Amino acid sequence: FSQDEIKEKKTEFLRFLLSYKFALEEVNTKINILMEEFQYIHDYNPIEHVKSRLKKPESILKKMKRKGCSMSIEEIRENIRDIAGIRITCSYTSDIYKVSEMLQKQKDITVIEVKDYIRHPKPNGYRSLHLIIQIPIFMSDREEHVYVELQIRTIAMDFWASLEHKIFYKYNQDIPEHIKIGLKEAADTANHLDEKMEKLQQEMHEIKEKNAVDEDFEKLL
Ligand code: 0O2
Repeated sequence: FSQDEIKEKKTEFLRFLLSYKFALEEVNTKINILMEEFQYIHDYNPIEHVKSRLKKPESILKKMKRKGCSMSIEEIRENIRDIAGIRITCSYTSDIYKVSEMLQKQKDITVIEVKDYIRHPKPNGYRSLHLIIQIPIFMSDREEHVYVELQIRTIAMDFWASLEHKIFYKYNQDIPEHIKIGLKEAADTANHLDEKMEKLQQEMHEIKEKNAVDEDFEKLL
């Protein structure tokens, strides 16, 4: 390639990445609206925190190489659907499905794929709900439909996944069998914790509802 061609390709690639930055901003705005509105209507916020990231160009190229794809922008667009990634951490497992449904119902969001690693955990114990969505981005001269990967999980799922990721990469993915078994046990413990917290909050909700009915009844007497 000539210097001019390289410069042109670089500009084209940066422009391509920019559309993912805009997509992240769009989806983050949607999530912020849901959080604020849910808090206002239900006096409760199902989302603990949100983190978004753009995949680094080196990681994109590495993944393309691993998949044996060519480096054209069209191929990258179709093969790497997690260039824009958003991780939503919810309070309870039931909140994950509530948040997912609220997002999936939005008219400008097209759901491309749903991977439910909560109902069907990975063999190593990984749990999360993954959605690949597409949203339109309107730019000065064109409209683009950009993929965004959403990972929705509880605090316990996030705790396990973050530390498992560290162990996996720190030890160069070469983990002895007993460590794998230990990680799976830790995932089961995290799952147990989620079930327990869900049950406690459900019971508390029922108590609150019953008290409200009793109060209304007393007012009538
Ligand atoms: P990073 O750095 O988090 O982005 P894909 O590889 O995306 O083409 P795959 O493997 O079918 O296809 O995607 P999947 O199953 O939806 O998982 C993609 C992402 O989920 C990973 O991204 C992780 O973030 C997370 N994930 C999946 N499995 C595990 C797991 O066993 N442990 C942990 N800690 N995270 C997991 P990346 O690209 O691997 O990394």
